[in-house]
Amino acid sequence: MTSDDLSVITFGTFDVFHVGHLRILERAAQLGDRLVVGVSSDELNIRKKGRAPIYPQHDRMRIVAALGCVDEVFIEESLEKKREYIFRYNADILAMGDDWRGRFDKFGDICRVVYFKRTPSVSTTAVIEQIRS
Ligand code: C2G
Repeated sequence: MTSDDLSVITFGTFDVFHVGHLRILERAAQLGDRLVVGVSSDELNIRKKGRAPIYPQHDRMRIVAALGCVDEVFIEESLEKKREYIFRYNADILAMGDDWRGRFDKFGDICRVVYFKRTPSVSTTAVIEQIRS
């Protein structure tokens, strides 16, 4: 890692990992030289989505960390700590899916903010519903 390498940061639950998750991580990695991923904690998901993820945080972290395009993972404890995480990981770019469009523009003062088009017709919720039906 040299000082002019570009660091990219992204965040997600990555529960019941699917191709939509893979594509956003691959595209985020292509923006820079290093990709750091904040995997949201089980507790944050209970607060955020009202239910615990199917896969516990330890397993979701291991799956994301094992991907070739990912250099580092950490636990995202709060949605309010993004500015702190951007500084902590020296991120030059914050990349997210466009379901978050506009929500992170406020970090444009400390890094570049990029929104990628979500992968259509695949979601963790739909997978869970399909399995349940
Ligand atoms: N995603 C995608 N295409 C899909 C599903 C998800 O591109 N079909 C992207 C989302 O836009 C997000 C990432 O994959 O950028 C992770 O999605 P989730 O696991 O659903 O995470 P989310 O609830 O968006 O959590 O601090 C932000 C949160 O941690 C984000």
